[in-house]
Amino acid sequence: MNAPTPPSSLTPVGPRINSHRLWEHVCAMARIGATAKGGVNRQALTAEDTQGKTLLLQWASRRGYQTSIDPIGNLFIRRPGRNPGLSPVLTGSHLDSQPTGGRFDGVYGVLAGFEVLETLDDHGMETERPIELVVWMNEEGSRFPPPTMGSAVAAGALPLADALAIKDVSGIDVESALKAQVAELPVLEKRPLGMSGFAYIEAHIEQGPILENQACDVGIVTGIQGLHAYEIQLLGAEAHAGTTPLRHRKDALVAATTLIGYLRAAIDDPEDILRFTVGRLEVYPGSPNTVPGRVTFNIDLRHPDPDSLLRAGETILRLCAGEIEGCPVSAKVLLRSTPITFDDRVVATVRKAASGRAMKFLDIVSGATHDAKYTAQHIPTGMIFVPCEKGISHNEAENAREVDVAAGAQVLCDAMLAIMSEPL
Ligand code: HGY
Ligand code: MN
Ligand code: MN
Repeated sequence: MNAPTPPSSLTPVGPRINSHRLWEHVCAMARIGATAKGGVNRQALTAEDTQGKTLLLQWASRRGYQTSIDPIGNLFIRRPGRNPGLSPVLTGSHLDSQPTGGRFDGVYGVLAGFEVLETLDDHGMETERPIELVVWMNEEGSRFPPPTMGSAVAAGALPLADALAIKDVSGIDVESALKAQVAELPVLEKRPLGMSGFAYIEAHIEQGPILENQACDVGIVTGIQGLHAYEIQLLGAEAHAGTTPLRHRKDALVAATTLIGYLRAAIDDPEDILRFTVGRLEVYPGSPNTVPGRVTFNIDLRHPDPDSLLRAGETILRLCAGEIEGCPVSAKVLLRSTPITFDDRVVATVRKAASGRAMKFLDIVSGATHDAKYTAQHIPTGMIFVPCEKGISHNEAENAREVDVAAGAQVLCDAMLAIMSEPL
């Protein structure tokens, strides 16, 4: 762990953010899509997601910021700089949530970024470069897999047409859901697809227990582990539950459970570093008295080491082929992203901003994925983590303390200003 160094004259200590206003914004956003257990359900391109974006855009228009949207629905809120010709310093995250999501995952980074814009306004600070706050579309990938869809398309890692064609379980595709959302949002300037900027820094809750366990104020994120997303399908034959002997069945669900057992055993990692999750499984036709004729399930696979991830992915594709208990199996690769390391100059700027505020911090690799994975392919990128209670996330009990929320936003503000004044 890095010991805090006293603020040095070299570390520009920027304006103080307004932690009360930031917390108010977090609470206001948490009321949109609020669930009975204290979380949120604001899945991508739902009415709740649209309400959240509309609220943010209302706050932005009150400040006179320029707003725009790209063809995959990523939102951009721009605070002009002295020199409009310079590429902007970017920050951002996502407003969409998991179905049983928390009040901080993604939304914290959007609101911390918005707080930086408002803080600069309050202090009458004109920056050399423009600043853009990005709200990436469908980071969670819960309704429309894969995750980080909006940033992947903007980065050119996922073709726009492929993304627009992806359907949710009720058969609605991204294109029609996005059209419906845009029709509801305030009028936005259209902007082309693309990912460019001078630097990008994203604030996010850690979604793990390390910072809290080590009583750190912030985490200096040095990279993100790799992620593969697969869709597996087994085809059986619908049959009558009462009249069809078991030995005559092609039961896609029994075959799927057998296959998942094989996969779990085949990728077993004694060090428990590999992450293997089957989070969604659809049974067709889904009737209690009809033998399932088709099962589709998703695999989320992660590892910080690229070779280990590739080996596990190859094992999955090898096993998800041919037939299982008479049911043909097919596999589709939805996403393959390798582990990434952030730009060490941006990481150093974030670290300096944290030490400039005499904060306790440590370097950390992100187990969760983030849109910063894709910005890092085109823009010098870094991230700031803040602790969350017991590391709980993707759960309605997700929680963070106001003091930590404020600390992360303060480091974000200082780091963004430092990057402007001490070019990379
Ligand atoms: O899945 C993830 O890691 C992110 O929280 N969506
Ligand atoms: Mn997130
Ligand atoms: Mn998430």
